Amino acid sequence: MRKIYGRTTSFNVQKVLWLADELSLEYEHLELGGRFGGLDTPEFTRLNPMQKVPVLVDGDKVIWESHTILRYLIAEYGDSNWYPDSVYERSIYERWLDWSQTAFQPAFMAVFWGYYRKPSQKRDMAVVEKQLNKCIGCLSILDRQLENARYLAGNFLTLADIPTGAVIYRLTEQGLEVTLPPLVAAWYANLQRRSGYQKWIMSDFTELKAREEF
Ligand SMILES: N[C@@H](CCC(=O)N[C@@H](CS)C(=O)NCC(=O)O)C(=O)O
Repeated sequence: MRKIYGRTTSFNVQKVLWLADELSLEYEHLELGGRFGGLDTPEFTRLNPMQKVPVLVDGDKVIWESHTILRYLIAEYGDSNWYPDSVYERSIYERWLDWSQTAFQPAFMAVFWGYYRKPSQKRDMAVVEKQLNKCIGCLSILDRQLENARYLAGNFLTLADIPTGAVIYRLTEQGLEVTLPPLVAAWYANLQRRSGYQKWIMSDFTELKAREEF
């Protein structure tokens, strides 16, 4: 039995659920963390000592860290488009996961926690603007990359698009003015046509508004 643990409102959980749907995998989804709690129990701590979601349990295997889960899923269940034999070809999408984890996502998270997850009277808009400018810089990088192909690592969806694509919905839907550069807007429109993206990424996150705890 395959189980994915983590609340739907978690951006890191959403990436895993979206990919699982792209790969047509069957799984049980268990809402955990945030208002559901349950991360500090001995049972969950045995699954993930970090007490964070997402966690994937695949038979007798336990995997945590969202990008590690994404890598595991394509290596185990993806076809050669998702997981090519060539290490170099894999590096073409791998770099976008790492870039997203270390550059795009931290800037986005700083905006999201500084703006959407703060009561308006507690917001420091100078900090939010600074981080938003970093996000806009990241969008320009994505736009230049998309001059080469319809998706970030070629003409079909790869792992490069999952973490980066997951950022765009919240970045543009949290109430701040963000104009997507033209090629990013076209790529985003393509992502929005995918059922897994609609179901998991474009899901309601209003319960997180002004919520300062997880
Ligand atoms: N780097 C980790 C981050 C995991 C993480 O911080 N998860 C958050 C949700 S996005 C969490 O579990 N927060 C506690 C909670 O939701 O109660 C990953 O990518 O999996």
